[in-house]
Amino acid sequence: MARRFPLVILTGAGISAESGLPTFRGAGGLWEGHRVEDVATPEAFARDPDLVLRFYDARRRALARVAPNPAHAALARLEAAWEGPFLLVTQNVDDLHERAGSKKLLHMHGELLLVRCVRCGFRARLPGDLSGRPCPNCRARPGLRPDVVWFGEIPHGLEEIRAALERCALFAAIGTSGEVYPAAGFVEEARAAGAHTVELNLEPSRTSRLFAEHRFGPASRVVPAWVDELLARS
Ligand code: BV8
Repeated sequence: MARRFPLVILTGAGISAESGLPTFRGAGGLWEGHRVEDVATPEAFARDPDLVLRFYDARRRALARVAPNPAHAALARLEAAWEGPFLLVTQNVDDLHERAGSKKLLHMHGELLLVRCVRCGFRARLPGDLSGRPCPNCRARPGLRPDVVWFGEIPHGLEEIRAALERCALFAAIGTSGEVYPAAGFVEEARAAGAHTVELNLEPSRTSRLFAEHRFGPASRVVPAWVDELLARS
């Protein structure tokens, strides 16, 4: 069964922390004094689009200044060497997994660099600030929003993820606090499928007790070591 058993990996903001992107819980879940749960919602965008777009413009700009870290690179290396089914599900909206070379990747909460118009449905990968910018297609303003999944919106790819969890033999959660659903429930689906479950994190997450194995430490150190072991064993 070397390198052939089905693998599902879930990543969260913690894998990008050492690249310089702040996590949600790290800043006490605050941005300019606003709780993320209060900014990353359709209601907030309807109420105060400029505030929400300022939040996302700052994060879109930050992406240009950061790079993947050894944890992202290790997961790309694991995917390239893996002969069995492999799925990397990320809650992150940054593009660091892609830039590290990951291909079998599913952004369940969307992507920061993708935008769409709430009026005409126009979608594109558009760089630059969104604040005050009319939709290139229908000129609506406000119209453009980041094409990410806000609280209360339905995550992408749930069918594909559930199918992969049902047949996986190993489920790893990396750098996620286990606070946000449905992602935080994936470990239970993997256990129900009889998979071995491992959590790689700086510290125990809210769902730590559900994992069979834990590896604590910074992702840039712990993830490459875990990948080396996986590949050496098979
Ligand atoms: C949905 C995109 C319905 C936008 C995000 C009450 C109970 C249960 C659930 C709910 C509830 N009330 C509401 C809900 C549902 C809600 C939810 O879960 N709310 C929470 C707050 C309770 N969920 C939703 O609304 C979801 N949609 O439920 O729809 C539905 C569902 C299915 C079918 C039909 C209908 C949509 C949620 C998506 C929201 N969008 N992001 C954006 O990015 O701006 S969520 C956002 O926050 C991230 O994407 C991520 O998912 C989440 C943050 O979580 P983490 O990634 O884990 O990051 P965090 O900062 O929390 O933790 C970092 C971790 O890294 C820590 O553990 C830390 O120790 C570790 N770490 C730090 N440094 C390092 C490290 N680890 C290793 N190395 C390091 N160096």
